[in-house]
Amino acid sequence: MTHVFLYGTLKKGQPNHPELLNSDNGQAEFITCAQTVDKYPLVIATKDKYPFLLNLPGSGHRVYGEIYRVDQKMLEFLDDFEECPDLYQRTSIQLEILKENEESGGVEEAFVYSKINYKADWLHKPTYKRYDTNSD
Ligand code: PCA
Repeated sequence: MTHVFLYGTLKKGQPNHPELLNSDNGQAEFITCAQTVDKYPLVIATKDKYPFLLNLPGSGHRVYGEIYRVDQKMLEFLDDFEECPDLYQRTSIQLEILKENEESGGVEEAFVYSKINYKADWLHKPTYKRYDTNSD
């Protein structure tokens, strides 16, 4: 079993979340909400408003997301879905667990998908702490 941190369209309430719930893709179990220990740029750069995390620790915000435990089949599905390693890379990231009472639950590592081959001007885009397709 592997832990994956999802910050974008695969989170609960977001357009690709059904892919995680589809057992044809494998198994995924929600573990906790979390935020990145380091700051990262989370930008929305294309016309279709997709969120992209850039693997540039130190700028942007501490990004909010959800940690899931996934089996090998779901991990392979997600690699395929994110076109990893062509469009995204999957690397380990340090995460601070967020408890319901907003206390910190300690630090854990998980995989995250970050965008590769982005355009230089993305570095000048606004950065976000939290992606939500339903808000502006
Ligand atoms: N889906 C993945 C990466 C970017 C995206 O839109 C996620 O939710 O983390």
